[in-house]
Amino acid sequence: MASESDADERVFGSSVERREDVGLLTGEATFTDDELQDAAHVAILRSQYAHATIEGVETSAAEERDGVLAVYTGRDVEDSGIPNDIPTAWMLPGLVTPQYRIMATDRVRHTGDALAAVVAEDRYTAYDALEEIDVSYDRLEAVTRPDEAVDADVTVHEEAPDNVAFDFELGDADAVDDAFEAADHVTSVDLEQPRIIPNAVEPRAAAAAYDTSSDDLTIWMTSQNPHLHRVLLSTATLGHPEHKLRIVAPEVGGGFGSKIYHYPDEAITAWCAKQLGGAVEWQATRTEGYVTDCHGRDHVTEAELALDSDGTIRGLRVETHAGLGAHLSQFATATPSYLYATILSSEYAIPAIHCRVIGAFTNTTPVDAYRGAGRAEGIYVTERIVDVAARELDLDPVDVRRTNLIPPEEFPYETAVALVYDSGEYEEAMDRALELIDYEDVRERQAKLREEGRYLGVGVANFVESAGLSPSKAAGELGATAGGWEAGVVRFHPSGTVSVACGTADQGQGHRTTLAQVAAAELGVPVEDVEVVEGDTDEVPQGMGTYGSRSAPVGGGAVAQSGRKVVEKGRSIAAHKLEASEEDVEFDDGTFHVAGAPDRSISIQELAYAAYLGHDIPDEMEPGLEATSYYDPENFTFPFGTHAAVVEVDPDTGEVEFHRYVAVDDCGEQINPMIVEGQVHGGIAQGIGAALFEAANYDDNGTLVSGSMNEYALPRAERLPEYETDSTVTPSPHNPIGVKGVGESATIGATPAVVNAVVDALEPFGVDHLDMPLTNETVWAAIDSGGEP
Ligand code: MCN
Repeated sequence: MASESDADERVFGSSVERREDVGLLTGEATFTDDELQDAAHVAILRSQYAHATIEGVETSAAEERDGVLAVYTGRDVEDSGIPNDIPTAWMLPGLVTPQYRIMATDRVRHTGDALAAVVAEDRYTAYDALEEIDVSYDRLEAVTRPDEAVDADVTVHEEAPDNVAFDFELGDADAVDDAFEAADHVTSVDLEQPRIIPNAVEPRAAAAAYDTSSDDLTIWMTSQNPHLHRVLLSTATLGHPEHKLRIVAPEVGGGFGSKIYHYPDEAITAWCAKQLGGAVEWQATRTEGYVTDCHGRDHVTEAELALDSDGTIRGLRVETHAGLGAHLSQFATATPSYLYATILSSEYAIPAIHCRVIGAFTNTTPVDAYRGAGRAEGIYVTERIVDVAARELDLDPVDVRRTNLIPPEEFPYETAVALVYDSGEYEEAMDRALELIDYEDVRERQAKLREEGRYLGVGVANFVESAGLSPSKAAGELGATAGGWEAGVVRFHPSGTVSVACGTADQGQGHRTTLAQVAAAELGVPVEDVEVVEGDTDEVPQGMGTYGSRSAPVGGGAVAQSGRKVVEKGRSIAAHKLEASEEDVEFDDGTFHVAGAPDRSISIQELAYAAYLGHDIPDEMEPGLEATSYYDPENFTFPFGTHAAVVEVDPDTGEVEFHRYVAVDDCGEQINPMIVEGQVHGGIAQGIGAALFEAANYDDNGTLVSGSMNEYALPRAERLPEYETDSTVTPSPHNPIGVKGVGESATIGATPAVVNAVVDALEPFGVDHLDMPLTNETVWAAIDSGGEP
């Protein structure tokens, strides 16, 4: 921050109330579906089968229905001559990239594939007309599991006969072989991380208006990154000039990753608006969302850990089949490769790691980043296998963790899988969590209760997260076609209030509050005088959006950097007006003054007025007081922490009941501790959801059997514990405001902590691993087959 005044301390680091909430809680906030109320409605026909060739699509009956304005098929889209591709955004070596059309023409590859679109005067007519479209299918066998796909007779794309989209390796395989040979003990675990459906409160939606006279196309949509959507829609999909395309993300009701991606449906909506020369809108139903919103996870993994008998880890070997679904989504290739393999070291000094990931096409909904993306999957593998190894070596799992923690003096620490962790105080956070959960005491209680036939379990998980993917050059060398920077604009108005624009895009995280805090602290102005704009390609110059817990470290960094540029220009103007040299002008609490002469001062608001008048500013200086920055960090930020859970398992029903849940997170300096805590709460809920309840299951035909909230179990409040949260503060050494991301941390920590706790409770039954979700049925079956304790 520019100064360390009391005003800064009040603004940055305090729990300023979320300015977003009045609109959200009163229903006044505007969502995509509130836009273009009089527009025609688009409904999209989805494939009935997971895999089939299309013999024909007969639309005449639908076209004749009253109120139907048009019916379009994949052929119509193809014939319109647009580029018609949904590209992936991360090119791994040897990656197979089949064309992904916005509507299928000859073949469908999963039940969410779009086949036709009806545009009608109202939504009901549009959906009724869908039923009158007659599709002739020739069904094909389907494959749904990534490990089976690579040996299956089914081929999802001709370009990848064995269904392998990529075969990725990271780390030194020879060093790992040597480590395994030298070690006293090797632990092996096969584990699966099932598919998760993101379940944002607001389903995806789009509204599009096309002005035939100007060629202006405006799309309102539920987007986590409007600028990325604009460039992809413009170049790869619609062929519409980028400067004639405006993307607006109004209020967005949650995303958890699923609204990063460029889907066919928003493109279909925009294409329909252009065809009809008017305004149309589309809103996914929940069921539609279940088969089209990118799912998360879908890993099948074999992991091996080599250790000495005192618990010192020598090496880790991981081979994963990662499901990609039927088409490559934008980060589908980066998530199970770089974001996953690079985090396998967790908080530990593991000298040798090797990871191979086979990315496989299947006849399922595309898979991409979901909260924790890649890091959650990687940390789960390491934190789970450490527990299994500890039990095999008859060591306490906490002791094994402690033995291997990277000590503070080792930073910056280069892992065996290509990351350079910049900072960390791992033991402090772990000890705080153990103290809060009374670890020793719980172990004693556990022993006593077991004698009474009660099964308590305690699980601990450490984690590191790579948050705020960067720098752009390194990402580019590894195959990214997007940057790691963020754009932030800080603009004074002549009257002294401030507008901030940032390329991040909120879906509930509270950016309008926290980015205002960042700017207010830099400029020394009241936070109420700062307005923040996001989510509109006309209002924000450029942006990379919100994902990977980047908005605070990268977006906040861009806003802080622009704030500092404004202050520096202000210093020059102040020096001119106060007749002092720039070196003698100090800035403190929103006021420039001459060093040693506090009376010779001018407030930054007065100075803004002077800057816009332009009468009394230095020669050669342009009027105005604003700055734009493209902040490109030198590295990720590395949040970390320890989560711990105490659970009790009912041996008669398999039900898992929480006794305690403790989370100690370190996201560096906290802009707004209340918002940080909210992020941790939401993250824990989703982490527990994955551990205990959630899984998207397919039958052998490729039909999603958990296709609605009746079959897909979300964590409900009554099944979740009270969270006890605490934090340590280890600022990122390179971030301008010392912050690290927090949006995903708790999801990453919670899942292994809870699974470790449940498996710990089941030790008397001889259970050493269980695959998620640990439903009552799964736990009960494990107890039943494990025999008497
Ligand atoms: N923050 C802070 N101090 C810090 C770090 C963060 O005050 N040291 C604040 C930030 O200013 C921001 C919030 O915490 O208001 C989250 O910041 P950050 O960690 O930068 O994450 P992003 O804003 O980039 O959000 C993305 C992240 C991800 S990847 C998923 S998925 C996710 C999440 O955030 N999806 C969410 N949190 C979510 N919260 C809601 N309500 N809805 C979602 O869809």
